[in-house]
Amino acid sequence: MRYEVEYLDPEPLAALQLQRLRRIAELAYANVEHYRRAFAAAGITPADLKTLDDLKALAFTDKETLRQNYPFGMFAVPMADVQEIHASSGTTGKPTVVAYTRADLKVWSEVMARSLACAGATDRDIVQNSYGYGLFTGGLGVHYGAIELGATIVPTSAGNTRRQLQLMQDFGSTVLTCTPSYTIYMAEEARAHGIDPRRTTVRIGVLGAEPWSEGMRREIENAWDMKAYNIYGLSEIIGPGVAQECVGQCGMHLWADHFYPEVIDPHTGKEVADGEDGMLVLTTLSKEATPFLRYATKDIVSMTRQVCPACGRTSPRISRIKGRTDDMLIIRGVNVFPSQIEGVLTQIEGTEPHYQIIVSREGALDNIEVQVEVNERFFSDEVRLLESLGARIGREIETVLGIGVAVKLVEPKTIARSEGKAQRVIDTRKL
Ligand code: DLL
Repeated sequence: MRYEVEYLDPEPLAALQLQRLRRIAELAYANVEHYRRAFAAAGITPADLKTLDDLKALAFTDKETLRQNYPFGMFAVPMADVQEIHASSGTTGKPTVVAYTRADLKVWSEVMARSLACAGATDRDIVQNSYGYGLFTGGLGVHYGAIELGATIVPTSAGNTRRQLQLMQDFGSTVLTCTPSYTIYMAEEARAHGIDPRRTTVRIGVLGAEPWSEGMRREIENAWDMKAYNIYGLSEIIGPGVAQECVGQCGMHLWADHFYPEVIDPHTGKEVADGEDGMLVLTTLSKEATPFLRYATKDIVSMTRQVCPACGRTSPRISRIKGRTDDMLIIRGVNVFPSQIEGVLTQIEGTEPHYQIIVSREGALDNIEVQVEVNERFFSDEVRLLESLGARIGREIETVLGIGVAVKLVEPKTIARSEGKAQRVIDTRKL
């Protein structure tokens, strides 16, 4: 399935974006107190949005804005027009609530269908959807998209891994949608029950909702004999279906006809050049129920507007999520991203991609302990070999981070598994 809008030249795309932006800005301004104040603070009204650049006058919105307006303060339409509500749990504060009108659900279905198609899925595929159904947007978002695409959807949701594996074999699922960490867990469970995941019919994974690395991709593709594609999204903007890798696996195509991207230097608030890292800021161009103007995602990416060498789409591409401005740990004054540690671990033979980073403070000194699972074969080896593996991991992490960490090798299957997003960092510091 080819969606022409993904191949628009820059000028017609910008014209479409501006036309949609003006409508959504009017709606937000007329109905949401927060935006009325934001426009007033910038000294403009939606009528002053003559170009896309004029948007830059507005301050960012973020999760805190949603919390302050809990539960329905950001809604731009009457409740009678709201068809579906989602909320993200979040670790602190109140949940963040987002809503969809009937038209929003159509847009969501469309961008998710486009994402699945971009990964190579068609109406002949059987999509086993192991993202959680419920208030999390992963399950229902992928569900709507698969239906829109005309594929067969198997709504297994997350969990009950043995049953997932059973159904996968019996139904002949060809596309698996879940978090990358869950695919690894499923493969382990499969092997533990005498099933070779490489022999299943699954050919494509559409994986996201949490950070992962190229190393994990190799691991997953090898374990399943499938292609693993990265999908990005966030509840505030629509859920899954904001950006998606194509068969070239060279960045995620961002559906810029519905979501207007900026990449911002978090320190200066100014846009960075293409190819440079910054925080992704997104403006929803068609969402009616909870429109977001300049939403600060806190996700760090770089962006390119070059035509994709693999598929010819012109839609801008974002890199893997390189970290978050707020999961960045500051350890003894050094900025540390968990993804840097994962990058080292996936390069080292003998370790499994199951790890946890424990941050603690002794007196004034921050410490990191990296707990990492060692594979069965290594674990049954001599203690001396294990010790040298631990020392090597420690050295390599130190080279990348510039600070020393303690490494603790643990037995296979001892780090808690997650059916959804893996919890990688346990920060016990009272900061
Ligand atoms: O995780 C939506 C989603 C569902 C995306 C299924 C992809 C697949 P939230 O729970 O609101 O929504 O979490 C959004 O998750 O700001 C990122 O920090 C992170 N995230 C999402 N996709 C990726 C990805 C869903 N592919 C937050 N790589 C975002 C890295 C991701 N991080």
